[in-house]
Order: sequence, then structure tokens, then C-alpha cells
Amino acid sequence: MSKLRKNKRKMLKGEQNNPAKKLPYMSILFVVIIIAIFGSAAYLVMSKTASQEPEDKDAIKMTISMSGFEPNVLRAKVGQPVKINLINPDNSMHTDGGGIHNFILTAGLASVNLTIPPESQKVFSFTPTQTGEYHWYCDSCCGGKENLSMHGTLIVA
Ligand SMILES: [Cu+2]
Repeated sequence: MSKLRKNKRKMLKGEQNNPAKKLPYMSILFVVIIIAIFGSAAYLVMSKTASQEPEDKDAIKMTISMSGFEPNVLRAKVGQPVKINLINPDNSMHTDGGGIHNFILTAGLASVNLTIPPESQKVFSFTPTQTGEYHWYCDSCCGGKENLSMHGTLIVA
């Protein structure tokens, strides 16, 4: 075999090796991308479920989202503390208000003015001092106070 032929063979082999060398690299990259996609999807789903689980099981579980407060009517008694675990499941991708909600209950009964950042929750309590019907509201989204779905009623007996 002449030297030229040997060189030609080497060159051919080298050309054949190239795609074989690229393939494992490409498939590793592919697997990494797939894991990243599924991993972040799983994280998003799990973090959402986790944030919807109330921190305080003894408190009244309430959610605030773009569709309003749930429940939006509460009954309480004078002198008995009302403890609320308020959960905001909305994420910061909401264009209206950035997923932020509040709970404002000031008129004549308490001075609660809370901001619940996206995908978080807060536990708070207050004690009604007199009977009557009181309104709380969210003022950070959807027209705020003017939006009827962003309201709730507290009936104190
Ligand atoms: Cu709101």
C-alpha cells in the first residue's frame, strides 16, 4: 500500500468518525434540555400546589385571585378573634396588578390593610368589637374597589 493510499484511508476514517462523535454529544444535550423542560414544569405545578396549601390549619382558609375572594362572606361574633389564612395563587405574569392582591378591612371595625404578593399567603387575625355588616376589598387589580367581585362581607353578630 502506498503512503498516499494510507493517508486517504485515514482521512476517510476521520470523516466517518466525525458524525459518530457528534451524535452522543447531541443526544446528551437533547436529554439535558428535556430534563430542564420537564423539571421546570414539575416545579411550577408543585410550587403552585404547595402555595395553595394553607400554612395554618386552624385559620379560615380563604383564597384571593382574579375571580375574587373565596369565601366572600364570613360570619363572626363580637369579641371572638377571626383568624384568616389568605392564599394568593396568582402568579406575577398577570398583567393587571402583577398577581398582587390585598385584603383591606378598615371601615369602622378593624385596621387590616394587607398586601399578598403573587403565589404566597398570609395568616392574620382581628377581633370584631361591634355587631354589623362590614366590607373588605382588594384594591390592586381589576378596577380595585369598584369591582364588585373584589369585595367580601363580614357579618358580626
Ligand atoms: Cu385583587
